[in-house]
Amino acid sequence: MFLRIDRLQIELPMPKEQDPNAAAAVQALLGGRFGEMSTLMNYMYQSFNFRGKKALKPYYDLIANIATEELGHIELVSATINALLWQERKEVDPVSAPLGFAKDVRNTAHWIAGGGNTLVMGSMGEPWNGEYVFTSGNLILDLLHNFFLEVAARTHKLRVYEMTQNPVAREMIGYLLVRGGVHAAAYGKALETLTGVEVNKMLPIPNIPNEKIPEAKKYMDLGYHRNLYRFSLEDYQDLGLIWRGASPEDGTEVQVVDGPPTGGPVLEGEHDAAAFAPDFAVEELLEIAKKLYDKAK
Ligand SMILES: [Mn+2]
Repeated sequence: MFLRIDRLQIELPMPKEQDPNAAAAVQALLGGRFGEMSTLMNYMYQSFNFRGKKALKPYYDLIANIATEELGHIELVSATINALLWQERKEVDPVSAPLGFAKDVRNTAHWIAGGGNTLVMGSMGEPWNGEYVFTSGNLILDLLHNFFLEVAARTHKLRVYEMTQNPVAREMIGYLLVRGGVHAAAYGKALETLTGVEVNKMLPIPNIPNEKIPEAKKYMDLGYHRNLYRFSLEDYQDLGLIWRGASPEDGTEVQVVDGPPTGGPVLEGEHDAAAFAPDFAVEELLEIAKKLYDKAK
């Protein structure tokens, strides 16, 4: 089961204006084949299906715990897309076509279906698909797949990074490049213990080190590339049997951190009358919420 913390894994800067086409590109990192929905659901279902949880506990702990971190990654990418889409519009005349701009952006569904919000789709509007989940029942095959998945995800992150200079998109991508680097290295180390093959010698793919990307280097300077966070009150204690030794990024000693990163606040979106979010005329909703608080006093 899961507990939830109402914070993002990092502090995101709010952009000054909306950037819908950057939001459409960033959707690849949420609901594309190699987006965070895929890393989340691959590791989640591999952890559900894991046979021999007790005997192979370090490997089970690793996959189950990384799955939990990925829940925070779908949250963070979605927050980034929302930051790029959200616009405050307190009063509008529907006759004046206040959503007229949205007919010319790359993803009209963000407004027609989502009311100006994230949707679980890739950058061309294709829905996220359960066929992106690989759970073979074979531990070595699943770990090999996960290593490949992280490297492909890294490739897509770098391509989206090259598409947009928007600071909120780049902040999120910089952080997730570092976290994805930890996950690729962790699956590589797991494969090394099982097979003796030095898988992590293949890294980085593509051959651009994270320290070349300023927004990723910032998190490396804070040591995030060394940390595997244990996302549980008491469980998944055997991560350190695999997450040990040198980081393939810079040779420094890696470590398990007991608990989640401090993170930053969830983003607050203002009323958008044109998108009827949370309503066209919001006054009644606000009045009802206020009555709930008054009753509780
Ligand atoms: Mn991730």
